[in-house]
Amino acid sequence: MIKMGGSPSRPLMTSLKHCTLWKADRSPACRAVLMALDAMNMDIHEVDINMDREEHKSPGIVSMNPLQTLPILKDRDLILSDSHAITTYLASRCCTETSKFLLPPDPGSRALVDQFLHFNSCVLYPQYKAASNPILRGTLRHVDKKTNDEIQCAYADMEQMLAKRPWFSSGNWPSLGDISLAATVSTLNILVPIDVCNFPKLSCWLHRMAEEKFYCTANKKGLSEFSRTIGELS
Ligand SMILES: N[C@@H](CCC(=O)N[C@@H](CS)C(=O)NCC(=O)O)C(=O)O
Repeated sequence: MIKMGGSPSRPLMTSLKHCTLWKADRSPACRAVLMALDAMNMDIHEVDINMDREEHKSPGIVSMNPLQTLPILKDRDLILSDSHAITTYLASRCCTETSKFLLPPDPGSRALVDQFLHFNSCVLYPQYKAASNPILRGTLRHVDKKTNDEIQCAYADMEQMLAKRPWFSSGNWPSLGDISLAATVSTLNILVPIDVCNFPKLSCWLHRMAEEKFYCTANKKGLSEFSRTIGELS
């Protein structure tokens, strides 16, 4: 395990003065950004949005992001509304030894991290939404069979991806790909528990991620909040 984050009290080294992040801790996409920030010891102004009260649909948020999703990052005139774009932007801005581990500068390693980020964005995140939205909106009390089967297939895909590497990166350390995937997989694990016998490598990877300081400081609280909400609704 490499230690890239700060202590659980979030010691802060780099401050991005003009950046603001609008987020909800319950959201895996927001937690991916929070983990990336802690892994890089970066401090930015954070604004909590209550999604239950539909604050993400307020005119101020919609003017920044017509898609009405969180997270949103504003850096002067630049507005980004996708967690993958936000984390790679922050790593490029940060440009420290740690950020180069998270997002390697050499083209091949970088492309591999991008590939894992795209897998999270295009495959896993839609499945997370298909599984969670009906429960959060009160139309279902459990994950439907089709979505459950698709998530099992995604777990099998990730098990294969981990056959030749310990992390979702080109090296022996976690990357931004691991961070995004850990935010989503840890949340999916509440909805569709990962069977350790079927997916030993994926389970082991998630346990290793859970030992990283940035996971403890930036993922655990929101994950517990999500778990509590799902428990109350299902
Ligand atoms: N691809 C986007 C997805 C963002 C997203 O869908 N966020 C969810 C929260 S997890 C959201 O804001 N949903 C709004 C809603 O459910 O109304 C990202 O990675 O940032």
